[in-house]
Parts: sequence; structure tokens; C-alpha cells
Amino acid sequence: MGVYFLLLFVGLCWGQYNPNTLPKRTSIVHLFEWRWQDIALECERYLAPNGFGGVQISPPNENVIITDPQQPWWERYQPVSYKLCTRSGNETEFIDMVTRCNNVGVHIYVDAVINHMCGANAGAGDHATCGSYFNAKTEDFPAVPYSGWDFNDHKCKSRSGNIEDYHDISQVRDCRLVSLLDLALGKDYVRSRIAEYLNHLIDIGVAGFRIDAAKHMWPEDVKAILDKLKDLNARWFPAGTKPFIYQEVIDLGGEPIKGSDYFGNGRVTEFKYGAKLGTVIRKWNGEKMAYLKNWGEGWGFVPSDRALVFVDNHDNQRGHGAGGSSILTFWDSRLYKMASGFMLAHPYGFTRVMSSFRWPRYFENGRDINDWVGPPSNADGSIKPVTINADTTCGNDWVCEHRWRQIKNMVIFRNVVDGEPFSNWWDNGSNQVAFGRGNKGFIIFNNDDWNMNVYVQTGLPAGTYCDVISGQKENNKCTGKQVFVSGDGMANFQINTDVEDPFIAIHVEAKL
Ligand code: QV4
Ligand code: CA
Repeated sequence: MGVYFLLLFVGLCWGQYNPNTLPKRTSIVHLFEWRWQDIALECERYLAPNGFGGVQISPPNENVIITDPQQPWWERYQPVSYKLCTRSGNETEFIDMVTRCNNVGVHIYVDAVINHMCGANAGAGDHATCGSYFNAKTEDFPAVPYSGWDFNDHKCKSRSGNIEDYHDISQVRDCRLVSLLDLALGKDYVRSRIAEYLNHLIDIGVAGFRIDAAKHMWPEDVKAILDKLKDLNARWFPAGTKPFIYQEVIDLGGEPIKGSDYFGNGRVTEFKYGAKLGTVIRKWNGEKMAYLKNWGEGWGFVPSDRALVFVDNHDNQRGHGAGGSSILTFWDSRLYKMASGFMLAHPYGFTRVMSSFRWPRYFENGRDINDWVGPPSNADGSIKPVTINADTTCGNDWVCEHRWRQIKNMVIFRNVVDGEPFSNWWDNGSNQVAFGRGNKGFIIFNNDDWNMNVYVQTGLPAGTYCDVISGQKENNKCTGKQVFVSGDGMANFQINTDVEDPFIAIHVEAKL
């Protein structure tokens, strides 16, 4: 009996840090701006068969419709109510997506925008994705309902009412982030409306939440909301399972608010990860891959089991949020695949793969003035479906990085090596590096400007392995390079600088 209670206790106390994916499914993908019906299809036809653990979806609650500029992607970060209708779909389609994805073992993680409502300048009327009336000026949101009493105006001490100084902890929490009406999360009434919204999603079957703009909420207010949440729906999750919580806290250092302030609630997004990895792979500021030997906490990141990591996200892939110009995105595809390969092979953190849409970037004075452009859409504003081409890529300007062979195969690699230690590190003192994961997998990079031809210890059993970067194992044949590992675990790797992808990855499930 004692063991049972111990397991229950362990389950209870660390529940919210546990991503709640099925065993050996170790990544989620952010299907940014996808429609619910397309996500349901992708779960069944692609994500489940390829071992993705879940999907982060765009905010599913009613948002303001902005016409200047024309329906920017960021209008979805301006709530009008907690009704489940947006350009991605209505409540029926949302329920269908969660049910179908859960039924194939791919879980749903909701982007929860709970720090604020719409911008102060969003006007009044029913220009919202569910047609609900609201009045930003009078802070009237009858579809929740919220009134002027439910916002932080009296608590904010800044001159403009907006956050003016990120070194003033109270301003960051109690004033408006770029004029977004700041909810009074200190009030039980507001906490209860938000908990009602999140519990409605839990009843439908979601597995957890990205807490948007967590830095702008007092950790104890977030905790008070989380304490009101139900356990996950027992139709798909073991009894007593807590929702997975990962909080968006941009902490690159230099501000009083730290990611660790939020550990009591769940994991946090580690933005240093993508910023530093981009700098190393671009070989900027004298950085080189040999320095990645102590990657993770050794680089000042939060503890691995409190980290949600990513190469880029929907903000910093377009110059919003944090990370600056070092962030690698699909626009830098060759380096992006290397960074994604490194992230997915390395044991640090829980990994999220970005899946984007293409937009007409247009730089003026070094800034992309089209950074606002929303998802591919029709003349009536409806979002275009995700079409799948014969070569498995996506059409209609959906980038589908998660379907790129190199990235999809590294998601599988991470599943195969799950639980195995970081091992057999090798480097040439410059930008040729390699490491293994126990006796299950091995990866090697050549990011130098000269060819590589080395013999290194892989830690793998003898045999012939298919490189899952240049190809994969199909019908017991390698469609790309082959690697021969000898009885002592040694293998020869040749990577010329002109190859499509200057890295090789092998694992025991891609062995002939
Ligand atoms: C502008 C001015 C304001 C002015 C206001 C009113 O900047 O100073 O007061 O007009 O005249 C959009 C516009 C922004 C506009 C604002 C309000 O871009 O120019 O303010 O609306 O009208 C996304 C976008 C924002 C966007 C916001 C709301 O990135 O540009 O603002 O949605 O539509 C910090 C936070 C971090 C945040 C990051 C972007 O610590 O939490 O900034 N990241 C999250 C999300 C992000 C989202 C929000 C938070 C807000 O990842 O996508 O912002 O929910 O680092
Ligand atoms: Ca706030």
C-alpha cells in the first residue's frame, strides 16, 4: 500500500511539470494558426504515426477582429471572451480535434491568454470572432462578464498606465503590456472566470496550457488559478493527472523577474536556449560548437526538468519577443535543421518544434515591416486549409517544418533515445562535434569550413545504420548514407562542407 501512496504523491506533486505525453513521445509541435479541422487530420495522418507527443494550438478563445492592419496574427492575443470561436474554428470543431487527436495519442496544449483582454484602443462593438459586444474604453466585456472593476487600473502606478520600466516588478505585473487591458488577477471573481475557461478546456480533454505573458502576472495569482483546476479528463488520462503547465517568461538576464520565480507553478520557456544556440550555429561572437560540451544548465539555463525549449517561436521568428537576430528560423533552413537536430538529440529540456506559415517579409531599415501579416487566408478572411503535396510537404504557404525529413526523423530519434545519458562527446576544438545517447543513438556535425573525415566512438552496437538526416530506413534499406559501426563501437564519418545537411544521425531503430 505504501508504494501506491508514494507513486500517487509523486504524481500529484510533480504533475504539472510532466508534459502528459504518452510514453516515448518526447516532443510537441506548435501548429501556429492552423484550423482545428486541419490539426485533427494531421494528428491522425502524420503526428501519431511519427511519434509526436502533442500539439500547441493558437489561442482558441474569442478575439478582437483588427482591420488596420488587416487581421494580423497578433489579434488572437487580444481576447474579447472565453467562448471557443476563432478563425481556427468553433467549439464543435474544437471538441472534434481534441477527441480525434487524443484517440490517436497526440495531446492538445492550449495557448492560454489570461493576463489581459484586448488593447485599450480596440474600440467598441461586435468586431470579434464570435460577434460578442465589448467596449474597450469602458472595459466592458459582457460575454465573460468583466467590467471596469475587474482590471488593474487602480493598481498600476506608471504615468501612461502601460508598462514603462521592466525593472519595476509591480509595473510589469500591474500595468498594461503594450496597452492590453490588464486583468485584476488578485480578485477571486477574475480568477474564477479564468479557471472556468480552463476547466471547460480540461473537460473537453486538453493535456495542458502555455500560460501567455506569465511574466506579467504575480506567480501567486497564477498559482491561485491553477489551484482551481480539475484533474485531466479520465477518458484519456490516468486519474489524478494534473495539467502540464509551461509559462511564457522571457528571461534573458538583466531584469529583476526571473524564470525561477515561476517554478512553483510549472515549467517555464527558456528563451536563452534559442538565442544562444542560434549564435553558436551562426558562429557569431567567437562562439563555436565545441563549447556545447556543457550545454544546458552549464550555460546558465533553468534546470532541465523546469525547461520548455525551442529553436524559435511565433514571436521571435518575426522579431517580436526575445532573442534578436541570432534566432534561427525556417528562412535559414540549412542552419535551422542543424539547430533542430542538436536540440532534439540533446537531453536538456522538453522540446517544442515550430511549424509556421510563410509571409511576405519586407525589410526597411533592418526591420520586417510585414511582421504583422496573419496566416494564409481567403478574401473573406477565412484561414486557408493545409493542403498536402505528393512529396508530403504542405501547400498554401504553410511551411510545415515538422514534416521536413531531417526534423521529423529527429523527433523519432529523441523518442528512441529517451532516458539514455548524454555520452561519448567528441569535438575537434572548433565546429566539428559529436555525442551519443547511451547505446541507442549518435549524432555528429561538421559546421567548419573544411571537410571532415574522422573515426569516433559511437557507443552503439556493431552493425549497419541508416543516416536519418540524408535519408531513412525504408523496406530494410537506407535511402541515404549508411554508417558501419564496428564491434568496438568505432565508426568513420565523412562530412564534406558542400552536402545538403552537414550532420549525420543514427539510432538503433534505423539499423539494418
Ligand atoms: C501599440 C503600442 C503601444 C500602444 C498601443 C495603443 O506598441 O505602446 O500603447 O499600440 O496605441 C499589438 C501591436 C502593438 C500594439 C498592441 C495593442 O503589435 O503595437 O501596441 O497590439 O494595440 C502579440 C504581439 C504584440 C501585439 C500583441 C497584442 O507580439 O506585438 O501587440 O500580441 O495583439 C513581452 C512579453 C511577452 C510577449 C512579448 C511579445 O513579456 O509575454 O512581449 N509575448 C506574448 C505572446 C505574444 C503576444 C503577447 C504576449 C500579448 O507570445 O505573441 O504579443 O498577449 O516580451
Ligand atoms: Ca498583468
